[in-house]
Amino acid sequence: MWSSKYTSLVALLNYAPLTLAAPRSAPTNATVSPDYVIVGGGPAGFVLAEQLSKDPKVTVVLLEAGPDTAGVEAIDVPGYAPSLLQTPYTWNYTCEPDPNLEGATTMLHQGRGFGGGAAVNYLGHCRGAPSVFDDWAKISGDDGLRWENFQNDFKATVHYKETPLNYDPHVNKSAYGDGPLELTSPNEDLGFVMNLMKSWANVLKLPWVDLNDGTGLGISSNTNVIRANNRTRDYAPQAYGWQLAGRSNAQQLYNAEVTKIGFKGKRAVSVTYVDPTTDVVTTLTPKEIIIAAGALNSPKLLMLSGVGPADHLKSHNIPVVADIPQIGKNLYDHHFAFMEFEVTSDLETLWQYTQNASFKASAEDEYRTNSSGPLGVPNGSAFALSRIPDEVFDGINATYHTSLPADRAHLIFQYSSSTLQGTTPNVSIISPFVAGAQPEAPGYVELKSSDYRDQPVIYTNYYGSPGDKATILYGYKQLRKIVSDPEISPVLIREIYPGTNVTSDDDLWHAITQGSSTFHHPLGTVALGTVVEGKTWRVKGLKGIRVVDSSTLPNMPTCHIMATVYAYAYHAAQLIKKQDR
Ligand SMILES: Cc1cc2nc3c(=O)[nH]c(=O)nc-3n(C[C@H](O)[C@H](O)[C@H](O)COP(=O)(O)OP(=O)(O)OC[C@H]3O[C@@H](n4cnc5c(N)ncnc54)[C@H](O)[C@@H]3O)c2cc1C
Ligand SMILES: *[C@@H]1O[C@H](CO)[C@@H](O)[C@H](O)[C@H]1NC(C)=O
Ligand SMILES: *[C@@H]1O[C@H](CO)[C@@H](O)[C@H](O)[C@H]1NC(C)=O
Ligand SMILES: *[C@@H]1O[C@H](CO)[C@@H](O)[C@H](O)[C@H]1NC(C)=O
Ligand SMILES: *[C@@H]1O[C@H](CO)[C@@H](O)[C@H](O)[C@H]1NC(C)=O
Ligand SMILES: *[C@@H]1O[C@H](CO)[C@@H](O)[C@H](O)[C@H]1NC(C)=O
Ligand SMILES: *[C@@H]1O[C@H](CO)[C@@H](O)[C@H](O)[C@H]1NC(C)=O
Ligand SMILES: *[C@@H]1O[C@H](CO)[C@@H](O)[C@H](O)[C@H]1NC(C)=O
Ligand SMILES: *[C@@H]1O[C@H](CO)[C@@H](O)[C@H](O)[C@H]1NC(C)=O
Ligand SMILES: *[C@@H]1O[C@H](CO)[C@@H](O)[C@H](O)[C@H]1NC(C)=O
Ligand SMILES: CC(=O)N[C@H]1CO[C@H](CO)[C@@H](O)[C@@H]1O
Repeated sequence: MWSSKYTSLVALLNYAPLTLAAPRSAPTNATVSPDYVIVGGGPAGFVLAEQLSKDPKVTVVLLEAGPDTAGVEAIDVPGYAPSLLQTPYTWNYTCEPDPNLEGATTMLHQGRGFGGGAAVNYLGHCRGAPSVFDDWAKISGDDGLRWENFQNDFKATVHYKETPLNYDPHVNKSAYGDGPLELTSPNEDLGFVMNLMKSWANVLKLPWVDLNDGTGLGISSNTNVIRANNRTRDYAPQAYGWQLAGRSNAQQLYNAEVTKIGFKGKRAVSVTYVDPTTDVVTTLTPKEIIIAAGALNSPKLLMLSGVGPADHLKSHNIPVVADIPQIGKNLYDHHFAFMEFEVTSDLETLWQYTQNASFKASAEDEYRTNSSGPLGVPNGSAFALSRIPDEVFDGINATYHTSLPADRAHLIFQYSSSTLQGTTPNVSIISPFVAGAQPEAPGYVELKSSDYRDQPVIYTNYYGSPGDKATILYGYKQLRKIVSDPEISPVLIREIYPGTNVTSDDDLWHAITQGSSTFHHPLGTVALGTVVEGKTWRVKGLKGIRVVDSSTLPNMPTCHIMATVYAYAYHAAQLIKKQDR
């Protein structure tokens, strides 16, 4: 979830990448006509490739545009997560100026390289409100997506490993299974995290629960995708890639950016990719193509290939294969508004790493020597999911929000132990923030041109309905109540952003528009039930092409979405395995 519009953090946290032999290959010598080509090596792509190639008669080629990520220390070490934006492991997308943000632009990064977003994200595993998945079952006619059933797919992707703790993490063991991804809890004294959780409990009136067991509202210290033995990030190529490496019927290729899907009539017949490091172009002719390139790049690739809104494609001189106006629409994300506070210098924040050489050295020493200490924990990953009372929406057309099922959170509260603003005084800072958990107003994504090298054009429409605005404004006001709680006030020195003189709704609104950023949770642009058919994930009206990833999630889970992507891809693979190619 770590997020900043600004890149200064990258320079602040310097790290030395280790150089290890890559166990996977650059894009030469791919099987020309495999059963499946899977486009995109994020969580969805890796789970699909692993599950489908379990049958040794089924040949699978996984193509990833970005680099191999094995042995990159900044990826492996949880505490370095903040340094991963705007690196070779991200697509550095800048959204269009958003009128709802008084014209502010948002940097909406996506992961690029083996692991996709799971290689660069903040390692949180959350499922949230079950009723979201019950809705998906209705939308798709796929009963397997009902929480009662779908929770088994969550379990099939993860296991929980205990680690010595000096607090009770409130983990419900029955929510976890024996899947390859390892989950564990923060293993340090929670320190300030505990104070923050108590202040949430006091102000938001919420219990500490496990938000993965079907509980929708509450507080969590977080369950992370971290291997307990050495406190390293566990992510798709680690958890699912080694199985592929041992199979002669499977290939995982990096530096393979797919530029076009070729069609014969309505059937997808070829995949063309380029190695961005050599410009070598290769075309494969699989029996079937599964796109898993993420919520911004999956619709982009479809449109580049002639599948999308006909008028839009024609405006870029792209021959239309299928006119599907909904492709690129229905873009949702979790967008948050932050405040910034100076805290006492002894509080362990990012500032300690960047300004206190002895702190940094001892943290690194402890991590290298004992695999413990602050670098083994993503600081700031505790969060709260809360509901807004109906009366807050009085006088506003917010039927969408007030009629959400009772297990759905309206707000996600979290914080960053660093600045999220551009200009920063040289002091220790925490930035509490809040996002709408169930945004109502969608944005959309289009092509800039027919050139695959151009980034997609992203219209975010954040806080885009009266109910969405009321939601974030209410949440923003709660932030000040939270930091005024006696659990936190002793370490607070002053409010840096927006400043205590900012009190009227109009001024607060201006502060929100200029002080917002994204969790990087885009989804919905190739929606299940609308663009892809339930139970098969086939693009409606076409043959030989399916899309299974965050782009096909029809709407927002109530918390961080990676856990859902893994489970959803696993679920899809079980059904696709049984279907004709
Ligand atoms: C900075 C950041 C922080 C996040 N924080 C969290 C968090 O803390 N918790 C959480 O639950 N979720 C978090 N998320 C969201 C989560 O990581 C994503 O939702 C998830 O990774 C989506 O999985 P996916 O497989 O659908 O797509 P992606 O992970 O985006 O993977 C798609 C892959 O396809 C590749 N690709 C794209 N185009 C092409 C092409 N043309 N040819 C070949 N390959 C291509 C990409 O390079 C990428 O590797 C975060 C995401 C980001 C970016
Ligand atoms: C690709 O195939 C060629 C010819 O068969 C071989 O010489 C080369 O080593 C192979 N490259 C890789 C990376 O396997
Ligand atoms: C993102 O930015 C980083 C740092 O400037 C750069 O190294 C990387 O190549 C960029 N990613 C892409 C896909 O252009
Ligand atoms: C634990 O999780 C299971 C689902 O895995 C759920 O049915 C049960 O109610 C949960 N127990 C508690 C005490 O919340
Ligand atoms: C951490 O441990 C896992 C086994 O649990 C191992 O596969 C991985 O290589 C280790 N990572 C590092 C960086 O030591
Ligand atoms: C710097 O870190 C050390 C611990 O490594 C600590 O003892 C010291 O108080 C810190 N200095 C400041 C100014 O916070
Ligand atoms: C590693 O752990 C041991 C045993 O707890 C401790 O004595 C030692 O100081 C630790 N080393 C570092 C560098 O933290
Ligand atoms: C309220 O908003 C909904 C969309 O959420 C819209 O369909 C409805 O027409 C609106 N009602 C009024 C009275 O404006
Ligand atoms: C920031 O403050 C710390 C301690 O107060 C000091 O050690 C450091 O040099 C300062 N950094 C800069 C860039 O001024
Ligand atoms: C608050 O004070 C700051 C600093 O003096 C000033 O720049 C800002 O305009 C003020 N904002 C409001 C809403 O008064
Ligand atoms: C600001 C903050 O949350 N700091 C915490 C970071 O995590 C360590 C534990 O590893 C706590 O001790 C700090 O209080």
